[in-house]
Amino acid sequence: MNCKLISVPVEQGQPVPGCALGPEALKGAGVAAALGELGHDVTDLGAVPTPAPHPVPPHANNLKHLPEISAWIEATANMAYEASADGFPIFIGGDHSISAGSVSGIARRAAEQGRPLFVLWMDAHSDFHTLDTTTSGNLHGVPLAYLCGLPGFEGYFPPLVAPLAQERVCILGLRSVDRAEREALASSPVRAYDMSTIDRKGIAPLLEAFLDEVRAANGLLHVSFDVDFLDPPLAPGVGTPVQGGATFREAHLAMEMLHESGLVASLDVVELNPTLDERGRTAGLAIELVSSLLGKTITGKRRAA
Ligand code: 5AB
Ligand code: MN
Ligand code: MN
Ligand code: MN
Repeated sequence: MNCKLISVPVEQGQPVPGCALGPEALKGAGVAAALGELGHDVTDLGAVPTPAPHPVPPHANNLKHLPEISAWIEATANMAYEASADGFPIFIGGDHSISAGSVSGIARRAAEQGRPLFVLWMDAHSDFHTLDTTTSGNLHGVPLAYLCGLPGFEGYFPPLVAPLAQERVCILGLRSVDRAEREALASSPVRAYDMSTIDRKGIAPLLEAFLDEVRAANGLLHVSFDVDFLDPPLAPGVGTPVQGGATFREAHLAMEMLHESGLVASLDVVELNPTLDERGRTAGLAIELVSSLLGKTITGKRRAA
């Protein structure tokens, strides 16, 4: 596999400084070497160049850094579209607003190829606010709603070439969903699995059922991995930690299953904030998990079927 590393050093989608240092932290902690050891070719495509802010009209809601984020989304989408012509793009954030760009570029490519795109959103949060419903104004809380074609983004975020089919989206790891998001999810076919469901059913059967659907549809799968999916004691280096997240083993198992499926075509790793990290453990764990998704196993052999 040719892994293409793409840095997207954006932090204006959320309020805590330091998130823009995520790409350098992940690279400094050895993500390229870890993937190289697994036998992959690794190409570092560098960073999406900082775009000029978009001249968007004023918005009635108090949205933070809307012109900048709108521009980053467009620039990232263009890079994602180009990079997804071949190889396995890995978008390293940066806050989760970057996925509005990475996934829209990937979706455009998938649509051209006539392949249905599925998205697995691993996150404590649903990121399902529209520009009108967000109460924080932090735009890392809106990317999934935008990608799914919810109303209210027109004229503010770049036009979507290929909105996601909501029945092809699965959110895993939820434990912080705002009221407006809950209402929007209730009337949406997006699959939204919270931690309680993971506790009761187990992460493996939930994920397996989704992967079966991707396979049956001959689909491509994009994984958007928000590091706050993980339980905060494991991964303190995030701006919006929420207690009760995925365990070390749940996260590894999910990544191992994703690898074995052979269905994953692209990946985001977002929301890592090295200034909040404790001796690099969050970056280290993120690299381990990306490695599992790209074929690392404990014994070096595939799990017997
Ligand atoms: B993240 C919150 N729902 O809208 C909001 O980290 C949090 O990309 C958003 O998942 C968290 O501000 C966004 C309270
Ligand atoms: Mn532009
Ligand atoms: Mn998120
Ligand atoms: Mn989150």
